[in-house]
Parts: sequence; C-alpha cells; structure tokens
Amino acid sequence: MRNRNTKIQQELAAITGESHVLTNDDLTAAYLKERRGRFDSETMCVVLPASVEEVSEIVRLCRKRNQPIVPQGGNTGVCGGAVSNAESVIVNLQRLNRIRSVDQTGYTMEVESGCILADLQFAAIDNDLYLPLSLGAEGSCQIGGNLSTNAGGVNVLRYGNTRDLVLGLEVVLPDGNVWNGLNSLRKNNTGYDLKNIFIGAEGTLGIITAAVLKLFPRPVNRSTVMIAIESVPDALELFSRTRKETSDFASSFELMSRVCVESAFRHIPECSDFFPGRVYPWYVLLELGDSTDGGISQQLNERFLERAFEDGIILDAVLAQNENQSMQMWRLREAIVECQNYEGKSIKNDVSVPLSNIAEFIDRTISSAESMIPGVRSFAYGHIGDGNIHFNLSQPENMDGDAFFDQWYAVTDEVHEIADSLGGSFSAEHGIGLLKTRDMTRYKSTVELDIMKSIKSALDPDNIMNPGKVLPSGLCD
Ligand code: 2HG
Ligand code: ZN
Repeated sequence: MRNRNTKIQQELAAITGESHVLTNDDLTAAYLKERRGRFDSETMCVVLPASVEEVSEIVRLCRKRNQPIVPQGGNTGVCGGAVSNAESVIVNLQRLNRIRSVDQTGYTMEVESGCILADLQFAAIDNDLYLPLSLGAEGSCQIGGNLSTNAGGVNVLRYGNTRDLVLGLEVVLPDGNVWNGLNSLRKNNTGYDLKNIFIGAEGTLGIITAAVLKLFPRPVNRSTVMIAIESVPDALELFSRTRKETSDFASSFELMSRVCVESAFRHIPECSDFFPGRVYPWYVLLELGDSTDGGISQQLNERFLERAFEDGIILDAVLAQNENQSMQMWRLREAIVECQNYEGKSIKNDVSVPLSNIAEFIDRTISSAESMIPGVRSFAYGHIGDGNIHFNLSQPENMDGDAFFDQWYAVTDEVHEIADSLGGSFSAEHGIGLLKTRDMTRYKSTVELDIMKSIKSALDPDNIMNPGKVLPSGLCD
C-alpha cells in the first residue's frame, strides 16, 4: 500500500509540481478540519491543481489507478461532504481562483471554483453590480463548494439558492474529460439541463472548475429592521404582509427566538439588545433593498411597519438609521451560530417545511426534544421566509457533552419525521454529505434513488468521485 501511495503521489507531483502535493501532517491538517467536530478526516495526500488542465490530468490518473478523490473547496461545509479517509486524495481547488470576466451588460461573471465567495461579492460591487449569495462562511468558503452543495444563505428569499444563480458550468468529469458548459445565456432551451445535475451533487459526479454566475443591480438603498413579535403565526402573517405591501422587495426575513438572542448577548460582547429592558419571545430581522434613485426601501418599511403595529401584528420595531446599525443587527443574527459553541455541544437540524406548517413544526419539535432530553435548550431560528428552520439543540447544563452527542441521530430522526409528516425536507440548505445519507434511504422513493444511481453509475462507473457521500454506500458499489 505504501509503495502504491508513494507512486501515486509522485505521479500527482509530475502534474502539479512537488510543492503542490501535500503529504506532511502539518501541511495537510488544515484540509482535515471538520467544522462541527463530528467526523475524523484523513488523507493519502492533498493535491492543489492550478488549472482546469491539471484537474483533468489528476482525475484521469486517479481513474486509471482506481484512486478515490475527495473534491474540496474552503472546507466550511457542515454535513461532512469534504471529509476524507486515509485512502483518498483530497483535490482542493484553492489555486483555481481567477475571475475570468465580468459582463456589465449581461449582468454575469465567469469565475473559477477556488474563488472565495466574499472576493466575488467585492468584485461585483467594484463593477457596480451585485452577487446576492451570502452566508456566514463567506470570508473563507469557495464558490465551487457553494455550487457543489447548492448553498442557501440569507438572500434566498429574493434571489434563490446557488442553483438559481448559475447560467453555465465547466466540469471535469470522472473520466478526466472536461465539459465546457460555460454559456451565459438566459434562454437556452436545448434538452437536458446538465448543469443542474452537478450543482448540489457534492462532487460525486465530477469536479466543478468554473461557473458563469448571474449578477443583479446593486441594492444601494437598504433598509434593515429588527422587529419583536409575540408568536410564530404572527411572524408568518407579517411575512405575508411584507411580500404584498413592499412589492416583494424583501431580500431577508429571518426568525430568532429569545433563547437565541439571549445566548448571543451572553457570549458575544459586541451584540447588544435593540429593545433594552424589554423581553420579547420572538424577533424578525427584515431587510428590503432597491437600486432606485433616492431609494424607496426605507419609506416602504416605515409605512408597512406602522400598519402592522396598528393591527397588533408586531410588538416593537427598531429601524436601522444607518449602515452601522444595520450591520449590528446582522451581527446579532450571525452570532447565533457562534454563541452555540459556548453553550456546550449542539445537535443541529437544517430542515424546511411549507410556510403554513412552520408554527406546528416548531411547537412539535420543541416538545419532542424536551421530552427526549429533559433540560435541553432549543435554539429555533433561521430563514423563515424560505420555510427553512435551523432547529438546533444545546446540551442540558447538567449533562455530559459526549452523552448528549450520542443522542444525535435519535433526535434528528425524530425532527426529520416531524418535518416529513408536515410535507418538509430533512435538508433545506446544508446538503447531505456523510451526515444525512441514511435519510436519503428513508425519505427518497425507490424511483428517485434509482434515477440518482443510474446517473452516478453512468458518469462514475468506478465510484471514484467522493465515494460514500450523498448516496448511501451500498447503492453505488
Ligand atoms: C445559518 O443560517 C447557518 O446561520 C446555520 O446556515 C449553520 O447551524 C449551523 O451550524
Ligand atoms: Zn442557514
């Protein structure tokens, strides 16, 4: 085995240069970190190609050697999609990081997979355009990872998931061939939509090396508001009114429970209460944006909030008066993920249900979790405008963290059952990775799994591309 590995490492080095094949533990460590500490990752080596041609040669070589590959971006995913074992080669795309072009007339940009998401957002702004994909890890995640997991984030409400932002793709297929599907057409009605089988495939069907992304007018006038409400049904009524009364200008409509914001106040020094001295059960962070001369978002927000207040839908609201205040509101929202780390271990759920069932979903999951693990603390928050709730649970104060973690699948199974019974999905925006393959067997029909299996075996008959991810193992062997 050692000889085989050394030989493959040498062959990889002949493609990328020796310094771009990492074998030393100190150098590979960064690529083996797993954000939630749920999975151990190892690797035979990490290879860092600098061009599509190098990616293609690497894949061709691995196919010949029957060598498993784990494609990797910024390694910020939360379902273990980029986790590797000791026999696999990690192909990290970080050196493919060129913005190939920006088209100001067509509102598009062509970018390579290793570009950091935040760099692309800035590049769009430099061209007076807007790339709406935005999520907590944007300072380190790579666009290739976003595409491969079909990432969601805080602007899906208005602009859609990553999938909806893609016009064209370039992909290195499992046999090493390159599919150049880099068109920038809004209309291209020519048979199967191939790009969509690679988006969300988490590297199981090939390695995405570049994409043409849609851009938008920059919403220079933004209006952010923190709203206090009594109940989840009120949040839903508010959401429906927001859509109608602001002419669908809302880009984000985020829900946070009191438990969430209190934890942020406790642990994150720069988070403060927008309603000092007043305790409310639920909060909504709403943002509208427009690019009109002079701006209409703030006015729309003011009028709409006044009416909602008069009708008793909202309890209180603070409208950000400047960019700084808007940023503080967003800091509170983002802090909810971070502060859970200070509360001990947490069991995470990322589910979606039809909007009309959200209130029932939250009620049922809170009471189920509390009866399964007395003393557990429920952090219910998320992109409620998308029907996407992160129902996360922090360990009871008097319980051992490992014993709590052992309950992961018992609890998430229950949460997924409730979501399913309400017409929902067990993965709203984080994907499948290693974490949720068992749910694929449980909730996908045989017909659906058979179609996926046929696609997988047609493109990757030797199962070298990210084996064991997305589809339950056993299905592709
Ligand atoms: C968010 O919306 C993330 O803040 C949640 O998607 C990530 O729960 C997490 O770890
Ligand atoms: Zn989220």
